[in-house]
Amino acid sequence: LSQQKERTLGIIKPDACGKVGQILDAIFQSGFKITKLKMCQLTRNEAFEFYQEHQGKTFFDGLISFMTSGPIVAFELMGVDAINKWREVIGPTDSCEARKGAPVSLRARFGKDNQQNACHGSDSLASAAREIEFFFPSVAAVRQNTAKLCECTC
Ligand code: DGI
Repeated sequence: LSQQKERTLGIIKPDACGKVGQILDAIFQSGFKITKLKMCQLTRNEAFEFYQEHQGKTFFDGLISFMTSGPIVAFELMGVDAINKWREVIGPTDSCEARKGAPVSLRARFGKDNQQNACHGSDSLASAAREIEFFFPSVAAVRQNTAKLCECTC
């Protein structure tokens, strides 16, 4: 039985951008294929949109400030069971907790606490699809946006 390959979206967060080499190395060692990758810095509006499901939570403002505080590296990973597997590689949300459990996880190695936690990983097929489209819009979406821009300015 051949297992289905999945795509997921990963991010190296601003606190871990000095560790890009070590993190990419860990990604390859874990058997993922990197199929897309870019470095960028999120605007507040972009971070709001990306983390829309957390709006209203106590940590939301802190999360937005942190995620816009410096460059990030976003990438699409491909592999069998990639969504769950990548979340296992990064470890629990809170880096302090991560250090108690499996100290080899990326959050245990490179994160600080439950906000500055080094990496992001999509948590479901639906969020992976949304998050990949967010960072790497399909050609159709780019054309649509360009068309909208033209409507506004012509
Ligand atoms: O999927 P995760 O990134 O592991 O966790 P999540 O989707 O529940 O939360 C998104 C991010 O929000 C998480 O990586 C760090 C931040 N966060 C989550 N829970 C807390 C938090 N930040 C603070 N300060 N306190 C929290 O309880």
